[in-house]
Amino acid sequence: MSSIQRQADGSDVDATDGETSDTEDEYTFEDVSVVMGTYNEEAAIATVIDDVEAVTDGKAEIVCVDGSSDRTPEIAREKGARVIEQEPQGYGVAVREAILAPDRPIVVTTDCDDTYPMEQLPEFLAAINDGADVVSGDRLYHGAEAMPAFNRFGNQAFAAIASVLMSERVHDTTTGMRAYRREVVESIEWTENTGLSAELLIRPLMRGYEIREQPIAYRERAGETKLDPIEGGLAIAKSIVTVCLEERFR
Ligand SMILES: Nc1nc2c(ncn2[C@@H]2O[C@H](COP(=O)(O)OP(=O)(O)OP(=O)(O)O)[C@@H](O)[C@H]2O)c(=O)[nH]1
Ligand SMILES: [Mg+2]
Repeated sequence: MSSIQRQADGSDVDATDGETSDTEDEYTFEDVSVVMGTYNEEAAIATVIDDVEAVTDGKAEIVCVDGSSDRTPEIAREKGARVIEQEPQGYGVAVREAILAPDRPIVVTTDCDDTYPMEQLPEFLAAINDGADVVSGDRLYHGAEAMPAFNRFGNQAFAAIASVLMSERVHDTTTGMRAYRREVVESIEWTENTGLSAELLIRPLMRGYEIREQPIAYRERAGETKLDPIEGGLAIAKSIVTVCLEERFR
C-alpha cells in the first residue's frame, strides 16, 4: 500500500484543533459529508447517491454544488441530497464551494460520474480515525484500466512532477475521491479551478498534514466527461507547478 506519513511539526500535531480535541472517540458516518460538483450528471447521480446511502446506512450527509441544465438537481433533491445551485464555472469553483459547505467534521469529495468506489468509504473513515488528516484515493495503484490511456499517462506524469517538486512521492495527485478533516479545508486558501484536486493534496502535504494514499478501484465513467483532456491537462500542470512553488517559498 502506498502511503505518505508526514507528521506535522511541533504545535501543529493536533490537526483536530478547535474540535473534539479532548476525546478519543471515533468518527462515524454521522460525522461525514460526501460532497461533489454536479454538472449534467443525469446518467450517474442516482447511482452515486444510492451507493453513498447504502454504504453509510443513510448516515452521511450528501451535498451537491450543481450547475446543471438537465434533471440532475431534481433527482439529487428527490434522493435527499442538499443541492446548492451555482452557475457552471468549472470543477474547482464548484468543489471549493462544496467542501466549505458542510458543518460536519469529515468532508469526503467524489465525482458524480460513478467512477469512484463508494463501497470503500469505510476504509477512508478508518484511515481518518487512525490519525490521517487527508486520505487520498490512489486510482493508479490497481492500474486504472477503466481510465482512457491518455488520461492515465497524464495522471502518472502529474504525480511524478508533483513528487519531484514536493520532494515526497505521491502516486495520484488528480483523484476526485478524498476524505479531509474539515480543519484542513478551512485553514487553507484555495486558488485553483481545474487544478483544485492537485492543490487539495499538495498544500496540505507541504504544510505538514498527514496524508495517506488509499488504493482504490476505478470504474468507467457514466455520462460525458466535463474535462477537455488537453486544455484541462495543461491547466492542471500549471496548477501543480504554481502551487508547489508557492508552498515551497511560503
Ligand atoms: N457544478 C459544477 N460541477 C462541475 C463543473 N465541471 C465539472 N463538474 C463536476 O465535477 C466532477 C468532475 O468532472 P469530470 O467530468 O468527472 O472530470 P474528470 O474526472 O477530470 O474527467 P473524467 O475522467 O472524464 O471523469 C463531475 O461530477 C462534474 O459533474 C462545473 O462547472 N460546475
Ligand atoms: Mg470524473
